[in-house]
Amino acid sequence: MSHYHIKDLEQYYQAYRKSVSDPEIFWDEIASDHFLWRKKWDSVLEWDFSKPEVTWFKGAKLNITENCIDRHLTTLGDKTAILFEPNNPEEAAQHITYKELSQRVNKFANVLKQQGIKKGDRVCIYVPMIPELAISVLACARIGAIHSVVFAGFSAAALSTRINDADCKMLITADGAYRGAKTIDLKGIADQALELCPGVASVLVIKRIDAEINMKQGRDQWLAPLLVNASDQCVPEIMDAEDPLFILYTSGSTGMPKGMVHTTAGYMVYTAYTFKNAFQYTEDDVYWCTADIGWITGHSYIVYGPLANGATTVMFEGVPSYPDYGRFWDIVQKHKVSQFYTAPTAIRALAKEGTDLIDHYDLSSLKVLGSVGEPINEEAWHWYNDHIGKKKSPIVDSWWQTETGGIMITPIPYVTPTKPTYATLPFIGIQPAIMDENGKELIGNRVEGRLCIKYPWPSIARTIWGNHQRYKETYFSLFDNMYFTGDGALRDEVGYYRITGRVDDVIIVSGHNLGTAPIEDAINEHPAVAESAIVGFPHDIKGSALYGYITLKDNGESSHHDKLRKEINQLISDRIGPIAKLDKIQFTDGLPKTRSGKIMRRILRKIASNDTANLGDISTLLNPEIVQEIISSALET
Ligand code: 7RM
Repeated sequence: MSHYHIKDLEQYYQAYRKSVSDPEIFWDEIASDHFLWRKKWDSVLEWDFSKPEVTWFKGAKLNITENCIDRHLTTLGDKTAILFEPNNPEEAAQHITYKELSQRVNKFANVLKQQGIKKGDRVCIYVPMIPELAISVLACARIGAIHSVVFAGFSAAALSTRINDADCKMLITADGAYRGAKTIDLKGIADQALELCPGVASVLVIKRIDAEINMKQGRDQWLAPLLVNASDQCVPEIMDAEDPLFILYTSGSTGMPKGMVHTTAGYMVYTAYTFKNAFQYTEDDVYWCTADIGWITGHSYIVYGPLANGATTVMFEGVPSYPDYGRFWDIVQKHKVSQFYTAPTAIRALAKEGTDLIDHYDLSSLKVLGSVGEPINEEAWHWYNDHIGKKKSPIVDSWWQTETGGIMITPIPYVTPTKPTYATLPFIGIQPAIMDENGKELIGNRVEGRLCIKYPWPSIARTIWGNHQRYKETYFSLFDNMYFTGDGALRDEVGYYRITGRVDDVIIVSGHNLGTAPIEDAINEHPAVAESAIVGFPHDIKGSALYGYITLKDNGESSHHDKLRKEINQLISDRIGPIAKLDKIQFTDGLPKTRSGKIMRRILRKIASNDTANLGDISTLLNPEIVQEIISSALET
């Protein structure tokens, strides 16, 4: 019997032990019993982290869309696969059944073929959160084209860089995007990018906002008329287990974004298995992940993982604040969402608005609450637990990365007892290690250091597109024979993991290693605080001292700032110790964030060190304008 659905803690431990002692047998069973293969593998796993080279299910043949769509048609054909909720709440939601999804993906796949796209070609997808985004991803996978989705909030410069790095032949985009009360001229941005992309021979344009746009003769075509004439049958391309499925860019701390390459079989098996268990998805559930498909969270847990399990997955086009901050809860009520997966930054933004709006909605359908993207601070964890989960829905604080493809450390809801701010236990098959600075593994509990993974898992990225050397240097060189995550973590007295933040966020104050997460937690406990970020700055005596950037729930009252500074430092002193007190506190109207909601501490660090001449690339920020504001008011702090 395979352990596909974990239902209690005993079964988790059993499965975990087997996945570590007999990984090949373990994954052989999971893969055999729950997926559709055109041919089975010759070997389950071959690996060598020194090269690094990892091969899962070597020799197997499959198509991931047969697993995500075709095999469900007989039993789940009329079930909603994608539930589309538009930006405008007045516009009707769309329930796209598995049958309809099959037809639309096949038609789109046939259009791609007609346009000359073949197996192995790269197709860039720059499309907002509308059904055609998921459909174009799946259409690429149907014919073996490698998709490279670029988040539709990115600039022309960011888009062209990514198109050229992967040498994409085609761009799929839209005439525009809705975002709250605004519209975005997506095609205009794409046109600007394409001036720098001579390799793109054709552009398919999806009509979404009916904007007057420029269509370049011989290059641009509307998608709709092409679809009308395309057949809704498309024989899937039979792929090798290790054929690339997609490239997804993730920014590094320096240099070009890294095009992480994920391959077919291992990625499918792992995202499907983690989806089933980390969200305890059962047949009639409606699952909603609020991420954009432009991020790995959307790839793995809006598209592939849910569809491989025959789930109903919600796609939301809009933003949490439109038409008001009750929108998320309105959607939960309207579609009776059972699993809700979002990011700490969204939780904090919603918490800042208070609870009045929440009380208007019936959230009783919720069974599981997920969090991903950053450490979830204690304050946000409790707010989420109390006001959204009503203390009945377990919080799944899931730690993972673009590079890992799927969830790595997470509670299994209703199985693993949760603990605020802890991602708790490694998922089945995952062997974490906590390392000290000298490359020694810290054994046992109550240890803190750098988080590595010491054994391959099926969905590990196989390389960086076009730069295997960089892949090796970034992830496999700091520690021998280990994948280095770039994150810090601690293991508590019972073996639970807490992610303390990127290790470049670790600050050494008078010889004490301080992670940013626990300090920010303490600060965020103050009732006036909405959000905070801590960085280090050079200090003659301490080596580094702490600089806190804090946004308040109510920005007004600057006369209280000195009192607040005292209270905040008192809180830190009480919760962590006087060593973690802040030398400087600057109140700001906002914090610089990436478009996926991560606080950009790199920029704050420069401001704190008075090194603002060289801030690096801030063009991909969600709110670049805040940077100048923080610099100006830093001078007064
Ligand atoms: C899924 C995703 C990866 C980085 C990772 C961490 C941080 C993600 C958590 C988290 C603490 C979490 N992919 N991170 N999840 N930190 N707790 N539950 O976000 O490639 O965009 O980012 O995000 O630092 O290394 S990502």
